[in-house]
Amino acid sequence: MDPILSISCRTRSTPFTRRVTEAGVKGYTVYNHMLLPTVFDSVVADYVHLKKHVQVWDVACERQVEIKGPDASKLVQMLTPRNLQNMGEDQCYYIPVVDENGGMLNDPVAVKHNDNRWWISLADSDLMYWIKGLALGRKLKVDVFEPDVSPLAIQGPKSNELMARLFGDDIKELKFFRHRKIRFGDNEFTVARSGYSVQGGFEIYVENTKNGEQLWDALFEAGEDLNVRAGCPNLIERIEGGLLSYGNDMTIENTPYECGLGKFCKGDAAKDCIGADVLQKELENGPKRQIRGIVINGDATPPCRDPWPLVNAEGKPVGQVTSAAWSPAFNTHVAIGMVDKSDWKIGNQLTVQTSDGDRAGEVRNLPFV
Ligand code: THG
Repeated sequence: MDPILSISCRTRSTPFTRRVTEAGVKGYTVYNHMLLPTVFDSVVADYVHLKKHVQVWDVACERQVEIKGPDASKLVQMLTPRNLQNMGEDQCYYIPVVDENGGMLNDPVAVKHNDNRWWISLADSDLMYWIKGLALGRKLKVDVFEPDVSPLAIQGPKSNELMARLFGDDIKELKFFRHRKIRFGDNEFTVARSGYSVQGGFEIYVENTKNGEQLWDALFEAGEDLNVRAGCPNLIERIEGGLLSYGNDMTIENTPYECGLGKFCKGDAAKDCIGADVLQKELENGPKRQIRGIVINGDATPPCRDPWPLVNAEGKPVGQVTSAAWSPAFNTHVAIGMVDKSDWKIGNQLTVQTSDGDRAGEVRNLPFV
């Protein structure tokens, strides 16, 4: 039997945890020291439902770091090589965050409220300490703190319909990675068209823990005939969609160029970014390895709990697979890995040394879909 995850105060619960439990959650992981559901029915059944209907996801673990004060925009630009100059007050940007060596510290979504107020919607690393350190070290006029804000994602093809029922038809007009306010009872929440799936949907940034269950219940009441279910980021769907997972597919050892996030690095424009010089050099020389899709043929594989080495035809180690799942859409295993330049060409054949023995693999583009 697989070991269980022991839950305590340190593995923080969310405003939605009671409802998630009632919905029959079967598995959790820990993300930003907080519970993140990983499976409700089975990973395959959850995937099939997500692609057809609509799901409500407890992604409160995407914790917000609020940056507030006259130097807020200056500080956020120090975090990332993405050029934030022309970003509007209704926009979200997916931003690589790097250290002084150009190493990835996080890949959050930045939510701009105005020049003096931002939320950084974190992937799984303790980025708030880096941001607080920069603010103190550079004597910036900002407060940096974790507000009581918990994202709830509405994902799947029927997400437009469900959201319109609760918040009016206007919500259908909201564009990708734009945000606006919605009214819910006496509260106003920020909502964005975004989320960790390629099915489309929304993320409601629920302010104040006490509002969580009421919003959850309203969504399930309004969506009963849409077959709304509790769901969670789905391993199969996010690999097919090429959505990277910080701590799995990339770490502080990797630059944004290695992660295929070069399109978010704007050399000159973002020269205020910590690590800009190193990234400029990497742009000139090119990365020495890069993220790729990998198809793995043959027998079922176990979950990828430790990186699986990739070996080329000469028996040389040339990278590793860090996420893998059976794909019903492609009738094979799909995976994400980092591959050395010598072997990263699309179509290249490699051996994947899984924890259950060797399998034949092939290098592919990301996303798979
Ligand atoms: N939503 C919010 N916060 C988050 C995530 C989220 N924090 C953690 C984690 N997810 C961050 N990772 C990603 C990865 C990919 C995307 C969003 C967050 C994403 N990428 C699109 C793409 O690659 O096609 C669009 C990128 C863009 O155009 O800016 O959506 O899911 N709140």
